[in-house]
Amino acid sequence: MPADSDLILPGGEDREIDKSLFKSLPERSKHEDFIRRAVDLLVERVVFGRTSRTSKVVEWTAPDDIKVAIDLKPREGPVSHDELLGLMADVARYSVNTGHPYFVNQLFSSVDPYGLIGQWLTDALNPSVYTYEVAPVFTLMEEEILREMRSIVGWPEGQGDGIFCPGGSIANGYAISCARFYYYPEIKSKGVYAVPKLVLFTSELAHYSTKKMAAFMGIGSDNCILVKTDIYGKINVDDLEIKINGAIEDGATPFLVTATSGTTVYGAFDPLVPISAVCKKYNLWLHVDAAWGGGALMSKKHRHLLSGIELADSVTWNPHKLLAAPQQCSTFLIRHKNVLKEGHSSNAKYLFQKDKFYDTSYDTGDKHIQCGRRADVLKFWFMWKAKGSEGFEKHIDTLFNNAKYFLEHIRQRDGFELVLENPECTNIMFWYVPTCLRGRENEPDYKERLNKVAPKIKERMIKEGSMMVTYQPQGDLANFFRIVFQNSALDHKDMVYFANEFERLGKDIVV
Ligand code: ABU
Repeated sequence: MPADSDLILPGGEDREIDKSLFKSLPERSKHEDFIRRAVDLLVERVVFGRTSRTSKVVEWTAPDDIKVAIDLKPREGPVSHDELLGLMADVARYSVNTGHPYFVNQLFSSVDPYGLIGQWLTDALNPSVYTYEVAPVFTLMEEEILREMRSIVGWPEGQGDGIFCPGGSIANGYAISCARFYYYPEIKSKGVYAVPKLVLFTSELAHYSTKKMAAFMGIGSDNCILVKTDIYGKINVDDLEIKINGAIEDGATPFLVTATSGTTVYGAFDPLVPISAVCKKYNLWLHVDAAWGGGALMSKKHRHLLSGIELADSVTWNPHKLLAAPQQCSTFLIRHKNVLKEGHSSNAKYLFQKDKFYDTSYDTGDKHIQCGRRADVLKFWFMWKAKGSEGFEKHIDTLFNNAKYFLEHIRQRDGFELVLENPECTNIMFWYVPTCLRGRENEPDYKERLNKVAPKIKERMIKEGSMMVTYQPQGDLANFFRIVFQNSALDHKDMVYFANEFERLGKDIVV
């Protein structure tokens, strides 16, 4: 089979390279043919060619072979349009098909057709959302979508404020920054020297970003105190209160609790109502990291999982996760109207001039820590228009239905052992036990041997490209698989396919 770059692409022939092509302006006479062929390649080879169930999820290639297969080095001179099209094809060929229905490895997947077009429109318009004059539509669109999301969270009339962030980790960092500023506004000008020794709390199964952001923001990772979880992966509220009191006795000042709605591995939902009561008692900010589970708010059937989220001071919610918006689309929502702006603005006069001819309250960029910023809202807005809230609800209900079907299916099958009997979200955790280990659970080296199974199955699945499912150890547990359902195009037949694949790839493994 020829390399993709060797294929003659339809519609064009190579010609001598025009040295004026360095100019950053599309000219019909020079670029139309190239752009149309490139879009055709994207549509045919990438969008449709790579999302069919009969194609591979990944064409595994070792790093040294990719270095040979794709000419990665920038050169002194330009290459031709035909060569550029070949490079595009190569990049696609050796990339993972995250839009493939059998890419169930991460908390994102799919190529949503409307999200994709929204993304392409964003890139064609190339805005930077800091001022109304540069991004009028996106400024208004952001405020509208964020207000709607706050209203879905349950804050009356969508009160408060919000931003689109570069990822959920940064959104969780905004929570720390806003909470700290809310209690200690002097932090902004005087820094950490002006405030007491602050501590924050999150569960031992929460996303690592809270600890990481505590370090990044000068609070210190040791001052992000991890609270025990129960057998379902939910925060232990008694332990939270014990740890808060312990910190106070040690002379520290608690200011924030980050609860999680949909933990990264288990998909567990922390009990928000009792956590909120503890926060009220000790005057602490309650942030809910609903990056993963937030999408369930769109479903009447499943939004109870986040019951009490309306009691939060702030929320992280990533539409690029459960709602399948393209990467990346993360939001930080806050109930307090002015904290984002007052806590982060710096009033740069070259950009946020107050004497402009229009209402400069629409220049919303100064509440962000970023300056230049992509319009991540457009793809999500476009999806929302295309599907309606009812479409998102059906999407969520389909994911939960598939997850339940898969759970019940593997519960009945030999070789599958569940890590959690009743997971709450659409991630299902299990061990696949090969024949050689069955019935040996009581042998002393069982765990050590079981630990080797998932990496071996993963190696086989990646090399064959038949699906992608991640694995991890957790606490004392040997490596187990976490399959994630986030693509509503999957159906029950696909659930059986996954189970069959684990059996095919894993049954005869010897460890
Ligand atoms: N927020 C990162 C999630 C990583 C994962 O897919 O497990």
